[in-house]
Amino acid sequence: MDASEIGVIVGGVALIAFILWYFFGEREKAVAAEGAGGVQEIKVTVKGGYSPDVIVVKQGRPVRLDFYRDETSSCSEQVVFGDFGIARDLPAYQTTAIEFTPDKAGEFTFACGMNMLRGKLIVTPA
Ligand SMILES: [Cu+2]
Repeated sequence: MDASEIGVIVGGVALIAFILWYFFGEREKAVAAEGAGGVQEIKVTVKGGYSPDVIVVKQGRPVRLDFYRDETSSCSEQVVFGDFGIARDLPAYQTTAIEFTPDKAGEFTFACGMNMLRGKLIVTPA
């Protein structure tokens, strides 16, 4: 085995590790901070995805998600929280606040209008 063959094997192993991390690794998780008036607030940047894409909030308390859409890609022009009956347009380069009070605990997916970009809302029981 010469150096180039070893290089191919090392590269292959690194690629497999990256793929495993990409699909199964820990996601960026953020706990909403409770501000004045008891509103759980968090900023989410929309750019080819949601950042953070895992948001943790408490059940039964008002939530305010400030979606800043940092792109014009049509994919992200809408965000949908199907479990809470929310679908909202996100104008480019603007912050759109989505306010609601999660009345149920659990893990809920939110997504773009095409269900391509996805994030997770984790509601911890009151
Ligand atoms: Cu989309």
